[in-house]
Amino acid sequence: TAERTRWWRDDRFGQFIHFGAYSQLQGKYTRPDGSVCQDAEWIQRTCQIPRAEYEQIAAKFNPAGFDANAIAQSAKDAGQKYVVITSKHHEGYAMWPTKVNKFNLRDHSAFDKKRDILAELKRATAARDVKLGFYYSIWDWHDPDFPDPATFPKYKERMYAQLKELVDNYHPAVLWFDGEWSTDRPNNPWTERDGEELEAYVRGLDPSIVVNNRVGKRRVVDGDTGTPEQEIPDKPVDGQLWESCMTLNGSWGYTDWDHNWKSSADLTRKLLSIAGRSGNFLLNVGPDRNGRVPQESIDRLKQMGQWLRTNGQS
Ligand code: FUL
Repeated sequence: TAERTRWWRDDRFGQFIHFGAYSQLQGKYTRPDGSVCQDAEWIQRTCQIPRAEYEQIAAKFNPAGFDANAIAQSAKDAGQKYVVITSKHHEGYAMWPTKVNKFNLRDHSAFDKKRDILAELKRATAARDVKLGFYYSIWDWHDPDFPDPATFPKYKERMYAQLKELVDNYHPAVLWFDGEWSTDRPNNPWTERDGEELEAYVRGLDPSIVVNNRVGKRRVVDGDTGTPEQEIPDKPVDGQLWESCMTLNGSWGYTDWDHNWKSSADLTRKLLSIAGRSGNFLLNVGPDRNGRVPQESIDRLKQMGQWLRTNGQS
């Protein structure tokens, strides 16, 4: 762990990106009766959007404005040394041209068939000496084999195959797992054993990848890093590296209604307080349905970077 996490412990500050088919709704779903239901990356669940309708929404997804260079540059300017983007969130939609299924940005979208946003982001970050990692949700709302104990092994095979694609094709520096806490598997939860197996599998693919503790049961021995969410822990767990992930407003995915932006002064204080206690800060942006990062986010990242440079921290 010490060797593997050396860069990660030095870097301290990263950019999280929540981007998926849910971004197409921009936080709002109009029900057949005309009433409006709101949420971000959880909108399918919260608003109980029928599967077929959600698939139709995903089929219209066309993030033509996704600009990997602009995103990588915004990270660079903010003093962020790594970027972690959602390769697949709970909705099950893959943001790269996976061969494992068709529910992905290449085969199930209105997006340019020649483009691959993960490849674009890989090139753009590498060119700026910024590292790239992937969020990957174990929980999958789309794969029918996920909730059923009898078929779960089939799902697991597909998940393993997708992870191999991600590692072989994009060589991520981080795999940021999530959804191990799935409520779709109340009697057959993701076990310690499942986590240990998955972690060993990733180590076998590439032992240099930094893995978070949501690969398993969030024990100190699971993965390399702890994952406090939307909080700065009072007392970090002894002997565990940690990374606070946080939103710039109140939402991970893009919404057009959440204007509850944190100030750049507040965000800079949070970064300093985290770094001062040897933690990392993974600060999130959510591109809109076009693939564009909101100006409010860009401004805040820029101001943080300016402060860090002025005060000799970057
Ligand atoms: C949680 C997820 O349910 C949220 O949607 C978000 O991705 C956050 C970082 O992790 O477990």
